[in-house]
Amino acid sequence: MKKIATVRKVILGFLSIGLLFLSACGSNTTQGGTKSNNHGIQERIIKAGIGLNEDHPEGQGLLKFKEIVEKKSGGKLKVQTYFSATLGDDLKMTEALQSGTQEITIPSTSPLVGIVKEFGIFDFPFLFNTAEEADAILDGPIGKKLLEKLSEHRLIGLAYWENGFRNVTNSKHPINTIDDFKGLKLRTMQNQVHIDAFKKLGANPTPMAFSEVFTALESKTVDGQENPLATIKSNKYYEVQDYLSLTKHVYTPFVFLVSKKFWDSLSPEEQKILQDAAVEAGKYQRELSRQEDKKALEELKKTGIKINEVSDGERKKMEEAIKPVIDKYAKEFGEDLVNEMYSELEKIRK
Ligand code: TK8
Repeated sequence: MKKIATVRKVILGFLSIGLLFLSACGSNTTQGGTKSNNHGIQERIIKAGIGLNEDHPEGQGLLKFKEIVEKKSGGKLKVQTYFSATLGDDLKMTEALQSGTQEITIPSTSPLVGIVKEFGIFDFPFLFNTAEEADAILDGPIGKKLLEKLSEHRLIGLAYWENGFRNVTNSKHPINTIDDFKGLKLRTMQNQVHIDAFKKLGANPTPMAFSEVFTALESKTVDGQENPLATIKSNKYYEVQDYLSLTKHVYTPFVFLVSKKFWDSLSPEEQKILQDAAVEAGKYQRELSRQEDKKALEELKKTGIKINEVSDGERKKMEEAIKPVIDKYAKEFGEDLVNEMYSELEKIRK
C-alpha cells in the first residue's frame, strides 16, 4: 500500500514538472485573449486572399503588405497572395480563417454583420461626408472596440483599409431622384441594412456574393449594382452597364483579418511584424484608393457609360427617406454605440 502511494507521488511530481516546462516554453497571453509563442521568427507561408483584382487599390495594398512583411522578417515570413476571389468570396474566406485553412483576408465589413453585428453601424447610408471622417471613426475608440470583438469569433482584426464611397450603376436609366430607384433590381452585399435601405428607396434589392456580380449584370438577372468607382473600373462593369450615378450613398470599410488559430501560433515578434505591416500598408492603400477614385472617374468617362451627378438636395431626400431604417438598426446594434459614433462625428465636424 505504502509503495503504491510513493509511486503515485513520484508520477504526480513528474507530471507537474512536465506541465511547468510546457507552459514556460509554450505560450503566454498577450492581448484580448490572444496568445503567442516565444520562438522568434520562423519560416512560414502565409496565404492571403481578397475578392478584388490585383490592379485594384486593395490588391496593390496587399502587395505592399507582402513587401513589408517579407522585408521585416528577413524573408522568413512569405506571403502568398490570391486575388479576384480565387479562394472564394469575403464570407467563404473569412470562414477559412476561422477554421485555420487560410491565414489572411481583407473583406468589406458589410458581409461580416453575421459575425460582429455592430459592424452594421458603418453601413448607415450617408453616415460619413468624407473619407477622413471615416478614418477618424475607424482608427478611433469605436473602430478599435469592434476589432476586439472579432477575437471571440476565431478572428483577429488588425486594421481598417478603404473600399470607399459607393455609387450605383444600372442598365435602365440614370438615377437623379428617389423615384428613379422604383422597381430597379439592384445587387447588394449580403447586408440587411443595405437591403432595407434600398427597399425604402423603392428598389428591389438582391443580396449576392461579389464574384457573381458581373455575370448577373451581363445576364440581366439584376439591372444594377453599387460599388466604389475603383471597383466599377477594375471589374469592367462599364461593359455590362449603361448608367453610372454618383450617389455616394455609403462608405464601406475593409477590415484586415487574420486567422486566430494562426495568430496564436506566432511569436510576439511575428505578431508585431504583421500588425505594423497591416497598418503601414493600410495607410498606403487608403492614399492609393483616394487617388484611384478620382482617376477612375476620368477613365470611366472614356468608356461610354453615361455618368450623372446626383444633387446634394436629392441625396438629402434619400437620406431622409432611409432614416427609419437607421432608427431600426440603431436599436439592434446598440443605441449607446450609435450615439457615441454620431457625437464623435459632430466633434470632428466642428
Ligand atoms: C470584394 C467585396 C467588394 C464589395 C462588394 O471582395 O461585395 O460589393 O464592395 O469590394 O468586398
